[in-house]
Amino acid sequence: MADPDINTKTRLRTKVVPKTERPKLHKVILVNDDYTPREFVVRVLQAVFRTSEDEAHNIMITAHRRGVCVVAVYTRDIAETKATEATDLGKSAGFPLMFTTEPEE
Ligand code: TYC
Repeated sequence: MADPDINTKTRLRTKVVPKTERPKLHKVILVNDDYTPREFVVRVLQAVFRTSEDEAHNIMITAHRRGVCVVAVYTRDIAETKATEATDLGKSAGFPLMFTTEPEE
C-alpha cells in the first residue's frame, strides 16, 4: 500500500524554482518607399521613437539604401503601437511610409 507520508519521512521535496520569463522583444522595422520625403521620415522617427536628428537620419538613409532598417526593439504591445502610430503619420500626410514589427529570435 502506498505510504501517504513518504515524502515527509524521507525528506524528498520537489524544489520549486521560480522563473521570471522576460518578455520577448519585437523589432520595429522601417521599410523604404519611393515617395515619402526623406525629411518627413526623419521627423516621424524623431517624434515617435524619440531619436536625435542624427540617429533618425542614419536610420532613414539605411532604409533608403538597403530597403529596411531596424529602428528599435520593444515589448510586443509597444512595438506594435509605435509602428502603427508612425505608419499613420505617413498615411495622414498622404505618404506610403511603412513600419512593421517582427519578433526577435
Ligand atoms: N526613398 C525615399 C526618397 O528617396 C526616402 C525614404 C527613406 C522613404 C526611407 C522611406 O523608409 C524610408 N524620398
